[in-house]
Amino acid sequence: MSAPEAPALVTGAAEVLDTAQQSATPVRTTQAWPELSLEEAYATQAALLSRRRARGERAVGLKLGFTSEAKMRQMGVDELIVGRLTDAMQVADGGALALDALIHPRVEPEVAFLVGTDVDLANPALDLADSIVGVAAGLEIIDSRYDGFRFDLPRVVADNTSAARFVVGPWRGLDEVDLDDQAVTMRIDGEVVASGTTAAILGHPLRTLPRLAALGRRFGLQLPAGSVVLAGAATEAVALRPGTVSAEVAGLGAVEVSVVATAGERSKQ
Ligand code: 0L1
Ligand code: MG
Repeated sequence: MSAPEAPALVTGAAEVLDTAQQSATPVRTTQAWPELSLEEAYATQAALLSRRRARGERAVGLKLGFTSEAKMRQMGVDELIVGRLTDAMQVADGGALALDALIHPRVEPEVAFLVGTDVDLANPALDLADSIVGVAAGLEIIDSRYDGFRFDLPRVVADNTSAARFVVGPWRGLDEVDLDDQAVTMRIDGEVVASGTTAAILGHPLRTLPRLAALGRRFGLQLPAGSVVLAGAATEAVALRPGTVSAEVAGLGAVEVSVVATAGERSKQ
């Protein structure tokens, strides 16, 4: 049986947001559709993923957003959200990322988890931590498709939680590391641009997992073996600019990406 067709509001919103992302041109927050419920917003996200899949992209994980007070304050919201990651969004650790494909990107230091087994998020008794086989320092590049990063909660959810790129450092075993209140430092060309602690991520990064499971259950998300989970930022996001951007999580490791102005410049590296 084929999946039921999405309502026109949802497909219309997905088309506008997908075009904005592909053309690196922001849309006005109020453009094209009036109000979305949270359910319609997550359906829009699913429609965006279908459009990416039709272009050959593969779903590789999920990201949580607004897991820290700093981020909630920065963006004026008060609820956790979840978005989808694809292989086209992933940049290799130490790899290069071009700014010209993005609108007004910001970067934030994150903790990433690796899921080792197929997870049934619909299972209310699930303990997602049991399926985690790796943890790493990460960088998330967010790039709202809305003019000036102006949105409300349903609109940012519809926009796949501003997900644009992500980078994950070397995986470590969960039992090898202590994630409790570890210093997190983000640098651009060696200059510290943001610092915080893993405690900023809901008190402890592992506390995000039951919240992710609950959101996944509510909105019908999938988490197969091999998925990456970005647990959220430990600091506010910082405007991305050319240079070497790194994040270091004490006791866990580091990750870096080389940011260049144009894709032409990237291919010369
Ligand atoms: O924490 C997050 O990754 C949320 C990103 C969505 C909001 C934003 O664009 O800042
Ligand atoms: Mg984030």
